[in-house]
Amino acid sequence: GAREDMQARQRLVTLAELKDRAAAAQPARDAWTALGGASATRAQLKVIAEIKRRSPSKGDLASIADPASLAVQYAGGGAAAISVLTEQRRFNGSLADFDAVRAAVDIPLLRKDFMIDEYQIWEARAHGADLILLIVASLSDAQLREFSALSRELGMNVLVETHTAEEIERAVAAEARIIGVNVRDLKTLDVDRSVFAELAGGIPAGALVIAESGVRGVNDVRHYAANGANAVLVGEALVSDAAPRERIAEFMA
Ligand code: IGP
Repeated sequence: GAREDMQARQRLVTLAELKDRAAAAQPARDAWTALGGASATRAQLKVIAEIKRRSPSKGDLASIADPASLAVQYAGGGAAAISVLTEQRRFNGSLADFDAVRAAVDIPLLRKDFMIDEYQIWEARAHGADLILLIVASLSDAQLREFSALSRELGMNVLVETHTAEEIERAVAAEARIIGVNVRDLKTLDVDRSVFAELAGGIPAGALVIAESGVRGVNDVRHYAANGANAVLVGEALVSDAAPRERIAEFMA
C-alpha cells in the first residue's frame, strides 16, 4: 500500500539529504521545559501521551483512523508532549504517522523507536522531532554517549529509558537529564508496576523522572506520582479510551 511505498522510499534517503532536511527543519521545541524541568518545585505532574497502534504484548490496540486528530485531543487535554511510535514491524507505526502529528500540533514530540544508529537521530530531527528515546538495555555506553551528544547538538532532548538499578547508573554516567523507568520488561514484556517505586529513588535530584508503561487509570498515575514521577508516559490506556482529552485532564488534576 501507499504507506509501505512511502517507507521504502524513506529508507532510500541518504544521510546527506537527511542532514539538509534537519538543517531546514524548524528548531526543536524545548521538551525539558515542557516536562517541568525548569520549574523549581515540579509539583505539576506531566503527561506524555502516546500514539501506538499495536504492541507486541497486546496486538492491535485501537484502530487509529487519524493520528492527527488524536494528537489534537491529547494536546487539548493538556499533554506536555506526545510520543509517536514509528517502529513498523511490531508497533505498526511509521514516519508518516509522525509527520501527520507534527503537522497537527505544536507541542514537543517524541520519536519513539528503537534507536541504534545515528541515521535515525538525524531522521528524527529532519521530521521535526524534539525528543528521542534511547534505551539503555539496547546500547553500549559509547553509543549512549554519542547518540545523546548528537541529539543535543541538534537541539533535541533525550529520554533515557531504564529498567534496572544498573541501567540507571549507566544513564546517570551518560549525564542523562530525563530518565524513564519502564515497568515493562522488554525481554519478557511483563509489566510489574512495583519496579517504578523500587528504582525511582535511585535517580539523582535534578533529573526528570518519567514513569513509563502500565497506566490503566488515574490510580496508577497517583501511585507513580507518589513514588517520585515527574511525568507519566501513557499509551494503551489513552489510545483505547473514548475520551482521551478528559482522561489526560483527570490524570493531571
Ligand atoms: C507506554 P503503555 O503500557 O501505557 O501502553 O506503555 C510506553 O511506556 C510503551 O509504549 C513503551 C515502549 C518503549 C514502546 C515504553 N518504552 C520502547 C516501544 C519501545
